Amino acid sequence: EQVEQTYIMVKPDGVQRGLVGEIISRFERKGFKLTGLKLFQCPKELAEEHYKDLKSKSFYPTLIDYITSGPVVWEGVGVVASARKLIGSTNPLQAEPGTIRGDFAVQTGRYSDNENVGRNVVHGSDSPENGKRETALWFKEGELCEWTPAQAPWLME
Ligand code: DAT
Ligand code: MG
Repeated sequence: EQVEQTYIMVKPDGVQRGLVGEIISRFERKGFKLTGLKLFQCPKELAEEHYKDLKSKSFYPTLIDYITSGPVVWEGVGVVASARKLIGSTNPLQAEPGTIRGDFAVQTGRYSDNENVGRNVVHGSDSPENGKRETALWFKEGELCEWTPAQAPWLME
């Protein structure tokens, strides 16, 4: 089986609201392997590169302002699709209870087209390719850890 990397970011609203531990805890309990973790304020250029696919959107400038407005945490863990499920829909109104966005985010967004999804607490890569791209963007060489979790044989046959 192909090992995937996903790049998880607790966004500034999640940090300000004291949800870092809770969010990391959900990925830990799921059994994903943590390979990198850091806390720092995101420079504008990095935010722009990260969200370059959304450059044409009306909410892009406010998205960049928001992401760079405070400290964020990065966590490198496994499996992309599974992380997206734990995170829930982009729009907190549509995110199911039990997901991170479903449990912790409300509808917001003075500044969107017709949806209001600005403050949604967390980011997760949307494909294995983007998992690789984003991890390389946010973590330098030597910042990721190679290790074998003691629970690995109890998680996978
Ligand atoms: P996701 O974060 O679920 O991968 P995305 O990649 O489409 O969603 O968008 C990135 C972020 O941009 C999203 O978490 C919040 C913001 N965003 C997306 N659509 C928006 C909209 N219609 N109005 C305001 N912000 C939006
Ligand atoms: Mg996305």
